[in-house]
Amino acid sequence: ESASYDYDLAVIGGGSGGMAVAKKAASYGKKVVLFDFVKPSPQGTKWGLGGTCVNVGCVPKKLMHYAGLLGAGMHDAKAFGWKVGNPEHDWEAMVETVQNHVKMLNFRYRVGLKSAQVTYVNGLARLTGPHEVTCEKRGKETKHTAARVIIAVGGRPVIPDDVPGAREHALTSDDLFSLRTSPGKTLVVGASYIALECAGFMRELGLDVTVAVRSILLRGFDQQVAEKLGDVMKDLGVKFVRPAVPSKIEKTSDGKLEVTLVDSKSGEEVSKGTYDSVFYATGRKADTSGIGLETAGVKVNPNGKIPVENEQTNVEHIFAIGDCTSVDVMFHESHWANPELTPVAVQAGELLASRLYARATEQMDYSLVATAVFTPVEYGCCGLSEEDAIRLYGEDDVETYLFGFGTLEQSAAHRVKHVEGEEEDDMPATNLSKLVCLKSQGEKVIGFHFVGPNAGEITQGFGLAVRLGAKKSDFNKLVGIHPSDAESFCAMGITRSSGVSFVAEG
Ligand code: FAD
Ligand code: NA7
Repeated sequence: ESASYDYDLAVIGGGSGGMAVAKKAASYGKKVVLFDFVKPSPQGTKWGLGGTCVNVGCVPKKLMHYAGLLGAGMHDAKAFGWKVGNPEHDWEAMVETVQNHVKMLNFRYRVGLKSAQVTYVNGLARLTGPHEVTCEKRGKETKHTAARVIIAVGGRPVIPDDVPGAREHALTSDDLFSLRTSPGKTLVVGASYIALECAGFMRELGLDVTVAVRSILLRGFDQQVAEKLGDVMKDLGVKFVRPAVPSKIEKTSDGKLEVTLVDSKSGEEVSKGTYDSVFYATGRKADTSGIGLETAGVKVNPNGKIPVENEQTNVEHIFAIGDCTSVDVMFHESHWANPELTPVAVQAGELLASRLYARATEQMDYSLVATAVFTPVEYGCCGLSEEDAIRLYGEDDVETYLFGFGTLEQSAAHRVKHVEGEEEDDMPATNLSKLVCLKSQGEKVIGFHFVGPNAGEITQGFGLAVRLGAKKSDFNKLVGIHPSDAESFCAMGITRSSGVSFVAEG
């Protein structure tokens, strides 16, 4: 089909989406080139092939979360008879383990592209014509033509430019996971899932952690759950300043960072504190500037995202997938943004390649994507938050079932709170199971929420039930696996409207 071009397909960006689409297209016998290049972070951090997820996202994040869980687990271990002494955490050893694993994955991806017969070019690519990609590496430029182009450049963290010292001194998720020495006493700015996950594991690893929250926790997620996660983190000793944003960050003569926090509403100063590190997680921006979209006539939104319909841009032969795209997702008669998650980018890419090169017709469904937040106590959800359900259907049509409880093993071990200056006492029951149901559709479950250990694993399974349209009565018929946390979803009896306490005794 494309004898006049060097390649059938050029993919710009070798992250979750780009790698998946390139390999899938090659599996259909297409000639594919993939460009990937990592621009160093403002702090100078660089990494290898595979994009955000493998290098500075999901993978190192989950491993550090696991490192944190091991600390809590060691407390339980003592109660169950293990002689573990007084464990201390060594940040450098953890980073070495994490980075060794990441490097192994980088290598595996490189081999994977080779065996899939995808041509991999390590260089910064941009469109220099509708079918032409120019790639720059160490000042040398090469030109490549392709019948089709897929843009999968992902996003990068943004640090606001109106806070003096922030851009100069702050770390982001691009830096944290490969930091060779412990960040020490840390101020986290932002309250997104990335902010709370990182604050959570840093605290679990024993660091002094403060979070400056501009407004709410976990915008976009169920707010009852968000507040619960915040409470648990407080019990673990994370300090929250709220509502607050930094107004300036200054380096002191001994190399520390002095941060002035102001009330985000009134602008009045609330505190001045000195930290070893300031970590910003105030959102991400699609990495689409300077890639020649205008040269090829590709439309881009003011926020940098590329609007797509079925992954196609406004230019017929140019497509885009993953975090750099804006998809108008219609779900429950309402418009939503596409979730920025690895499996979403992968699936969108694989389905696209099958449609382009194997006559498949299946489109990507961006709705009802299950997701998990890996805070010290984990959270998984699929579908609507309680407030979104009420916003869409009205309070009268929504019933919520709730059950709060503790995990058997942790209750037996008497896990303790460790807030500084307070006496240690038992951690309150941290788990919460929650089903948001639509009354007018026979109590169809439109929101599944679980707070507790292994939330990712549990939510992945139940996500299928939600996708298949399960009703509350189906959950009632389900026989539990005992003893487990997930069995809490079978036959939940307490409704929000009853006003009865939903927290289990003891
Ligand atoms: P990316 O993976 O970002 O890949 C884009 C690639 O393109 C990068 O390698 C980039 O360097 C390269 N590139 C950019 N411009 C150019 C250019 N001009 N030329 C050549 N190459 C270029 N998702 C989950 O599902 N679960 C999680 O637990 C999770 N945790 C996360 C934690 C953190 C801290 C972060 C930051 C993200 C997390 N995510 C998680 C989100 C997930 O990482 C992204 O959704 C996913 O990586 C998006 O894939 P992508 O292919 O769109 O882009
Ligand atoms: P999000 O989800 O966009 O969240 C950004 C967070 O940072 C949020 O808590 C914001 O508070 C806060 N924020 C934003 N700007 C500022 C400034 N200037 N100062 C202080 N705090 C600020 O970002 P993520 O990077 O975690 O996630 C990126 C995407 O990945 C996200 O869209 C998910 O779908 C997946 P706010 O609530 O707005 O007051």
